[in-house]
Amino acid sequence: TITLLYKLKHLVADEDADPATLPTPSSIFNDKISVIRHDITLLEVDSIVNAANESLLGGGGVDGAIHRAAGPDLFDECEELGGCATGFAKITNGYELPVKKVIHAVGPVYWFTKKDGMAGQLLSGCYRRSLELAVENGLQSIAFSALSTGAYGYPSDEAAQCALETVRKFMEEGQADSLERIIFCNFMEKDQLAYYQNIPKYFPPV
Ligand code: AR6
Repeated sequence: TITLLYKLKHLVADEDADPATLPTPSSIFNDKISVIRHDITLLEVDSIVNAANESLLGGGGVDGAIHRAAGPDLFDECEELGGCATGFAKITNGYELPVKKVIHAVGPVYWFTKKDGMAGQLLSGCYRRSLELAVENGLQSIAFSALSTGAYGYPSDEAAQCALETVRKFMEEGQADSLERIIFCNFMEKDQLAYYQNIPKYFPPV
């Protein structure tokens, strides 16, 4: 069962607070959720989630960083996967990364999918499918990069809300019970602030 307990030690849980005035602890947590600002390639966790593209053959941003850190064997395994549709994810080994598995999720390009109202559904699909893959593979921890918020142009605030809502639902359905820790790993300050502002809505403080 989930405890939607939100033990905020340092953070003001005020949705209307000016983010510039918020203190910036390196992580906020309940018994399962962490929000951190870090280079995801350095995390020693069971799995990390890459912001990939449909080819799964690498690119810039976090995808490039993950491929560089994992080494060429990751590319070879990705080549065999035959790509991945937007809104879905596929899993590989971690190779030289300090993780067991890399989950490659393909987020939506915001400006292509926004008009027809598909952006949220596709981004949510990435988070859900990644969580499912972690559970199916017996992984106990998963760290998400801020999917689609870089080159793919998804606004940080909307993306954080979509991610938090999807993870909360997954937990409420009892599907996340085998996961010990779910980490939102941000790189840019704008994404970290978006999480700080939105997490109280989805994991309310008590
Ligand atoms: N650790 C954690 N997060 C990072 C790191 C890192 N080392 N580097 C960047 N980020 P992006 P997208 C954050 O552009 O928007 C690629 O070329 C970054 O600040 O990497 O989903 C792919 O091949 C941002 O918040 O991915 C695709 O073609 C987040 O990672 C395309 O970009 C995602 O930004 C995907 O675009």
